[in-house]
Amino acid sequence: MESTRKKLITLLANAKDSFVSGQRLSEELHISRAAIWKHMKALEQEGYQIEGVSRKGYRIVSFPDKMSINTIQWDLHTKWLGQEMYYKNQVDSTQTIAHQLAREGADHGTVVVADEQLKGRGRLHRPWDSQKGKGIWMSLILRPDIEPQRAPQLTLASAVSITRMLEKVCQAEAKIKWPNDIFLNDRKLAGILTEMQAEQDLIEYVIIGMGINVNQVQEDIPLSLQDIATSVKIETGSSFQREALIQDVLKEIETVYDQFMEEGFSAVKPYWEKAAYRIGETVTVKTRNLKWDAVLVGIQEDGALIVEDQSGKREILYSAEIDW
Ligand code: BT5
Repeated sequence: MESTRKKLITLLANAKDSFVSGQRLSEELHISRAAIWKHMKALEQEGYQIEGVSRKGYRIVSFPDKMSINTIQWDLHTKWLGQEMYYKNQVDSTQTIAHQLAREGADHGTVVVADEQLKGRGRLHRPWDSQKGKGIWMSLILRPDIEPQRAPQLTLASAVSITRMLEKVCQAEAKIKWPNDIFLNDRKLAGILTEMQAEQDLIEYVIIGMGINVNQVQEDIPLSLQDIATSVKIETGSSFQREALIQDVLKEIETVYDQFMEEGFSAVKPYWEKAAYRIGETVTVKTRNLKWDAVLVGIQEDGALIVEDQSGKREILYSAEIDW
């Protein structure tokens, strides 16, 4: 976005509900009052609702509902994640687009965001409800130089990043259910789908897909998910500008990822443990052929789940479903 426009939005956004005087805007942006007025009109065209009051100045009443690369990138403070970004109004799945881009050579850190997905998917091709305008439907292309068997650690690292963002931006204390679910007040708020293309011992690319329910109200949640799914809006009572969450979660992921690559999973593990859900509780564990009750003990140094059955026997799981 044009940099003056970007600075203007930042000044107004930082002031929150307070007015910023035309004089101050003019001084800080080194443009005339008439030019500022023109920018305000252009912002209104983009869907910003601006209030201008004489002798007080301007303030943003509401941000545009419609996301765009501009609205996502204007306050994105990452070094490499999301610097290359694709935004689509409607797609089958951002995962599919990300795979295609990755195969065509897209850079490490490329991000695909969609306003709506028609065939959003979870693990094992389970459907992921991705209504238009309500949540964050996003896939990240990563090219980590690690052994393929360590890729699941990236799911845990991404989960940590999502909970950090939720705490910071939404003041919501979310929990991580191993391996890929984010829960808020006992309902599923977000899910992560990690897919990988690897050859022998080499990762070609990893796609981290994340779906985060943001502004759905209870009636927006499909009937079949009414008892299990929730959104930030349902839990906190507040609507959030999705861009703000995307900007922050990308920043968190970049920070956690860089730390993970430098120091290994041990740098992420304590954060994961802090946000872990139902540790110490008895749950139902399901693997491909088996189902049994066990206590969730925690995770190992490599991110694998440790469970203990009623006889005290411990097992290490690399893939499983946890239920209760
Ligand atoms: C997941 O799978 O939780 C991973 C979801 C990843 C979605 C993102 S959106 C961007 C990217 N593009 C895609 O196509 N996918 C990724 P899993 O653990 O298998 O959970 C799937 C289950 O969650 C479903 O069977 C439902 O029970 C439930 N579910 C479906 N939609 C939901 C929603 N919007 N909110 C909460 N739960 C939902």
